[in-house]
Amino acid sequence: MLPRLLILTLAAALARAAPQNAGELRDIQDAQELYKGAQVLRVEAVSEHQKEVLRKMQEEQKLDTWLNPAAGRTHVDIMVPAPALDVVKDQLRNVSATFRVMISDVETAIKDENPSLSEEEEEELAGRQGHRFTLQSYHRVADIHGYLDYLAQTYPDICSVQTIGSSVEGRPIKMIKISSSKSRSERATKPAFYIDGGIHAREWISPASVGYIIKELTENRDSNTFADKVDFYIVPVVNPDGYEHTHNGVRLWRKNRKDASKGRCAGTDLNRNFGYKWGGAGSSHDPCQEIYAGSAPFSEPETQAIRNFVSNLGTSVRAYVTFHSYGQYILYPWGYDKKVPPDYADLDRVGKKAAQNMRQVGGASYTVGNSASLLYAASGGADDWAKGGPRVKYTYTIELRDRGRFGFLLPAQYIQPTGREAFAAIKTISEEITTSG
Ligand code: 0X9
Ligand code: ZN
Repeated sequence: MLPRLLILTLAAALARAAPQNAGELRDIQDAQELYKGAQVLRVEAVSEHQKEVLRKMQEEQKLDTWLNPAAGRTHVDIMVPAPALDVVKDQLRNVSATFRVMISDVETAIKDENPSLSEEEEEELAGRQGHRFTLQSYHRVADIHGYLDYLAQTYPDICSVQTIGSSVEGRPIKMIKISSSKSRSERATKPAFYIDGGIHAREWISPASVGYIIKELTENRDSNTFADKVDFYIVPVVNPDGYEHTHNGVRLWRKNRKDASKGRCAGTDLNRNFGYKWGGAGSSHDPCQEIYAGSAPFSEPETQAIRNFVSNLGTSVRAYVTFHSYGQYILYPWGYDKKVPPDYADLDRVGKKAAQNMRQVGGASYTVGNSASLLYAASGGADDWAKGGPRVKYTYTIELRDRGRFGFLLPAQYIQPTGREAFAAIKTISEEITTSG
């Protein structure tokens, strides 16, 4: 018989090493343990039985789902912690589900993703540029916000920066307005375009690509004259707390940081917290889930900030694009159910035009369609609110690169090609809202 002490020690070790849902992580140490040796598997779940087994396994083993089951594809991507790998693979084989290892060690993929410059190189670069933002690596919130402030100082004729609210932990949510309008009357005749990124903390390519867009509209404005006909309002990091958390060791954090001090199960999924059809399909009332909708519609200061700001812009807002990753999709409402708005043919046509132009400049293919039909139903999204609340016509969620080779851990060398694609989408939609009434 095993001595009692040994049993107790073993039990404690097992409890500590138990695979954890990313939504249940307590601290950075948990995250580091979770990522060490973890793999991302792409599972082909075709039959209903296979899907059911997979669903159960995801629940029992508390696997982090990177890419959900969706109508338009037969595979799902799951991150499996090292201690659960054997069990999960055995169970998959038992039901003859084929799977492929997409990322063989999450910890290594995290290390390889974002090469940092040496401190001297950074200092030198910052001195030369007047800010620390680049398209060569993923930056902290301070660098991104610092870039906005630099642009407002350098191009005061077309740029201004405003803090539209504060996050749960008190970080500013900054918006840059880029507009060549000189007067109120000029502004009144121009369409407004709202763009944001970083609702989901771990989708780093989103704020980076929004940074690319901002650069094109300011530093490279001479090549982008279409921009003179539109007033842009851009929030690169909607969820600064979550984003910083992903830079501080919990790389795969998705939600905001609501109730982080309580320990377990912090965070609300901001893309389930908007107040249109809030709390319906594809969202959860359990704070431990990654799709926790929050305690009420707009319970979070981050979503409140966007609601207040966009509502105040009024009817001039003709386009609303929110950038996410990954999968390469251009999605239009509705997301809460497999229904389309009355003008969906316009959204589809412009979406397809955008996809064509994105492919031309970047090479990647984007699939266009109704959000709930192409992916899955998910209520409380920013896009549905923009369409259903302030009634913005051209409302899209764009899921940027890639299609799963790196998933959320897309190496920094892809920032430029992905940013180019994101900008092509913005240009296409801008041209539409300046030519159609
Ligand atoms: O599930 C989401 O919030 C988005 N996908 S992600 O992988 N970036 O998390 C898709 C949102 C689509 N829009 C709505 N369902 N309203
Ligand atoms: Zn997202």
